[in-house]
Amino acid sequence: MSLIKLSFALALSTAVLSHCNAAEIDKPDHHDTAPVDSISHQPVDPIIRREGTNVYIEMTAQVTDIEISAGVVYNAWTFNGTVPGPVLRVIEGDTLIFTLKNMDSSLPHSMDFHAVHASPSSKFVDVMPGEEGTFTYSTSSPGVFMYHCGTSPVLAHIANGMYGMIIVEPKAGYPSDGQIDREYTLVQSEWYKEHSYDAFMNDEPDYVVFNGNDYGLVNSPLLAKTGDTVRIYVSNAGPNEVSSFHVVGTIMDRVYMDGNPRNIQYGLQSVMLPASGGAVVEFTVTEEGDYPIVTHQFKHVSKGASAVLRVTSDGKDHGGKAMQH
Ligand SMILES: [Cu+2]
Repeated sequence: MSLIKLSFALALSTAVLSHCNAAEIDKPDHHDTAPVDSISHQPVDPIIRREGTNVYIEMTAQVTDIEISAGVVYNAWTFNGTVPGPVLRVIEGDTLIFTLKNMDSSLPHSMDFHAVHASPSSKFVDVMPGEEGTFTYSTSSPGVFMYHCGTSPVLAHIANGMYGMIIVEPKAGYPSDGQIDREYTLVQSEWYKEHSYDAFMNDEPDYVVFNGNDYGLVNSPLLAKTGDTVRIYVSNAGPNEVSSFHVVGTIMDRVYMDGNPRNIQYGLQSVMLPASGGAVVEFTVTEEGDYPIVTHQFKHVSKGASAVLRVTSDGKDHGGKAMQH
């Protein structure tokens, strides 16, 4: 197995920073989260550097247009210009020295890592527009964790796109590491009427998606070879719905709830992920074909929560329309 650790190396400093010192803006209006202007900053790669067990991570908070469905663009609040934000991968026992650069000229943003023990009122605090903040945490528990902006109202910051996955690998690995042939990451989340706090509060989501949009993982299926054992790191960002994560055509041989190797369960058909919940799921694919990956709350599949694992004799995609539910 070739684990790509800390694979986000260097920043392409495409910064189109609008450093206005709008520090006087303390809080967004809870009932109108629309940005003042409709800017869209180019995505900025995170900077991740390791020195021993110290991992230096630099990320941005920025406003960027995201295509959530074919031709449907959402002026999202993001980490680094993607939704979900970059997948972070560290090792149990690492110390994170985390810097958030807030490129947003109008609103404060922040970072809440579910992967750490830390004082929220001192380490998950707002970084003002145009400013940056650095916070240090240690990782003491392995798992698949959500991160998200924790600025009030959190509902608006998550619903507008500010979330992602951080994997804290167990120091001793997972007991099944040696059996894994392929691994993927999936984040489920919802999209509502753009910037509408009222919709976030009261409406059903317009889209429920994996990895930010309703088409990417159908048009470009995940791939595996017949006989492979596949691992998926999955997280449900919400903000409002649970996920009944399910892979059609297989049984999850092993599931580590929240990604902790001590939380192992065997033979699950679906994994219940609360809003913010995560898991490592593993299964072996025995026959060629398209295996839809869904949440078994099928109204959410009809709204986009659909991916496909394509299994072929050689592990390559030979084209063709993917099976969908
Ligand atoms: Cu935010």
